[in-house]
Amino acid sequence: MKDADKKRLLREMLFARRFEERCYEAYVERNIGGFLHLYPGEEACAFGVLEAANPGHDYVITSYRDHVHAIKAGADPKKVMAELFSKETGVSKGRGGSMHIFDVKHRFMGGYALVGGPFPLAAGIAKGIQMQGGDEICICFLGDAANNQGTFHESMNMAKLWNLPVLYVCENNLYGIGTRIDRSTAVVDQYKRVSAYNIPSAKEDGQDVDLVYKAATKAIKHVRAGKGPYFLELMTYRYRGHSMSDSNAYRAKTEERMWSRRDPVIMLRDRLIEAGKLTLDEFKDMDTAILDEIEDEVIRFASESPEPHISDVEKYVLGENDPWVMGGAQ
Ligand SMILES: Cc1ncc(C[n+]2csc(CCOP(=O)(O)OP(=O)(O)O)c2C)c(N)n1
Ligand SMILES: [Mg+2]
Repeated sequence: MKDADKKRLLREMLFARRFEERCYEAYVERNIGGFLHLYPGEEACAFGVLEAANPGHDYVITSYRDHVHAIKAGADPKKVMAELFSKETGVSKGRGGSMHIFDVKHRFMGGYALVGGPFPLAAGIAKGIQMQGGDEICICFLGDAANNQGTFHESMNMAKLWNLPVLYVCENNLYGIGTRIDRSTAVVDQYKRVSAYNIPSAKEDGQDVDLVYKAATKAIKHVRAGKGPYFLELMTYRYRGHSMSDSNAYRAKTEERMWSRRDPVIMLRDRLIEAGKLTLDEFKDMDTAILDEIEDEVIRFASESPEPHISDVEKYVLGENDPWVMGGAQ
């Protein structure tokens, strides 16, 4: 990766960090309701992988911890925040909220609340690409605990059987809500599990965006060449509780401190400073500009946008007479 790209990536990752922190505040201020799952600590995963991909051309799908992936895929942060504020201008017109960010224009295919739900959807998207003969790939991000769902095994089997162009990325943050991985999972090394399906895989440090980028470049090359699926396990850590309703009381402070010493944003910052490509003052200025942008543009847009109108309450709701509903009018 060129230095200029690394600097841009640093800005994007810092923006994502500040965006998520501002979401936390907006939730406390009651501008965001419902569920809210935040991404601080895990940024190198989404940014390293999607930097190596071709967002907007390649399809991206993930779980409920989805704001940052959507933004890196090309979604407008203002519209993502407006979605979180349940506004008409949101990416899902305010009807989806945090767990259902969707931006078809940028091929960001959601945002899903069902743990393990995106595995087969990603296989289906990849099957569609294969049938149409395109050179796109589908990238599916999911958590470590999701791999204990039946959908994981069904999807890995089909993906390999049909050699689908899909990259599965496991963001292994060691926990599924409050349950540590070794208390829920017989084989804790997630990358080993797909060997049962003959899917090539790798495990990488998910805090180091350079390493993630390199591992993802190799994985994507494999998938795009038509060689079938690939599984990448990234070791990472979320700084906050599982969601806003999680008091985060189950993790040792020593463990939290250990991971915060390997912060993905700070590691990239320090690497650029050591290489003489950035100064601390430049970084601080970058941070100030980001905080201003989030307040003056992103939050303002979300705050000032209208709520969905009551007369539209039936819009975007499937009814029994819709032709695509089973049993509905043909
Ligand atoms: C089918 C299903 N079962 C259970 C839940 C409740 N649930 C929500 S998140 C979660 C843990 C998922 O952990 P992981 O896959 O590791 O992702 P992370 O939140 O750590 O990113 C569970 C069990 C759900 N949303 N869907
Ligand atoms: Mg997890």
